[in-house]
Amino acid sequence: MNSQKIYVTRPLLPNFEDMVAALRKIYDSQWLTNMGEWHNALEIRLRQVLKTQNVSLFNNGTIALVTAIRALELPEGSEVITTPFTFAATPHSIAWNGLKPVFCDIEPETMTIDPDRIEELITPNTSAILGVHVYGFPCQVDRIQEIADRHGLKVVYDAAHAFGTEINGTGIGNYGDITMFSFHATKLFNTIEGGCLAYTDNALSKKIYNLRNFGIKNEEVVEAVGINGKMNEIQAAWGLLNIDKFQKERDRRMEIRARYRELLSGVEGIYVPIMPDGVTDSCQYFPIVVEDAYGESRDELFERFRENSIIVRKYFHPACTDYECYRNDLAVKLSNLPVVNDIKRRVLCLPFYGDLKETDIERIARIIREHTVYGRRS
Ligand code: T4K
Repeated sequence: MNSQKIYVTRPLLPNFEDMVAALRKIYDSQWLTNMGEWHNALEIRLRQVLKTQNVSLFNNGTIALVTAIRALELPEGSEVITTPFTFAATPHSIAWNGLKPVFCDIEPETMTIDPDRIEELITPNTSAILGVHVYGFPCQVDRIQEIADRHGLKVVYDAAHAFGTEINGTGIGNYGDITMFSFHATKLFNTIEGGCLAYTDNALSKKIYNLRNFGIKNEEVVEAVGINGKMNEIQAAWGLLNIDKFQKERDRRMEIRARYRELLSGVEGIYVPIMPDGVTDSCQYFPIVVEDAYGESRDELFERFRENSIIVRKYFHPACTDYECYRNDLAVKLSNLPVVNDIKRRVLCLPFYGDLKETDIERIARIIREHTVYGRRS
């Protein structure tokens, strides 16, 4: 790997010696997985950090989301309204449950599912709404819940990007029936691969525990078609060591975000989305929107970054409705998604992680500004 490259993100790593010491203990115990000591300690810690009543750890966010949907026992073949402006894992988790993702447009400001567009998609076959707190921007949780209550629908949230996000001090995992967090290496808090489900209904706890472990109730009884979603002890130890570091990482990202904003302020045609008031966010990504007034397309800017070994990312282009596995669906062909189809051509996630140097931040901002100062407009 070229060490000169600057990536969109870099993982938070535990202190090396601490990890070696943890490994020593795991070696000595010879207990490697299946809800071990480190696993259980991490679940308890996450309940505090995420400020939620129940947390179930998983081996990755996708299996967690698949299991969340399964646990809600939605009618076979029913429809789940979701956003196409997300990672593949979101609609795939619906489809893997034998359900049908129905794609809804997003709000231009937060890029989350647009509550004004949900009701027109509800049919007698709709069973749930799956919102994504994309980039850590919270969905309009109260409005979504109100719609769901009125139509008798379940609500699931994909909070893969929203670790530590709070709305006026309430952990984001307290909204909807179940919320999934991802702990992939690229996330603010990581266990290399991993994830969890957070939920307030205690009755779900046993069900999720069993579904995560092949549906096994006890040595004699397998009560459901479960899956293997267990996190192992080495990853749980990694997580326990990382969990004390994420706040510092987030603080540093806040400084970087402020610096980017300062350097990009006044650049015509570059819009930087802003978190709504009252939200403590995850600082997961730093997206910018390249408007026509910039005079260069998002893809041209992307290429200039690549020429400079800066590996920015077009999260989320293509939209899920462009995927081969969804685009031929009649409902997708007929869908009306003007905001998604505009934003997906304009959005760019800039490098954003605590170790990013001031000189790199300045270079990245200079590449954006260069075009307007010396390029087409000069
Ligand atoms: N829902 C949403 C909304 C999601 O965004 C995701 C995952 C999920 C659900 C599913 O959660 P998990 O099942 O993954 O827990 C990455 C991640 O693999 C994926 O977790 C994430 N979303 C997605 C948005 O980004 P790629 O294909 O962009 O990853 P990759 O390998 O290109 O990595 C991005 C950059 O990160 C690299 O350029 C460098 C850096 N990196 C990456 C890795 C893996 C490192 O520095 N070290 C590393 O080990 O998908």
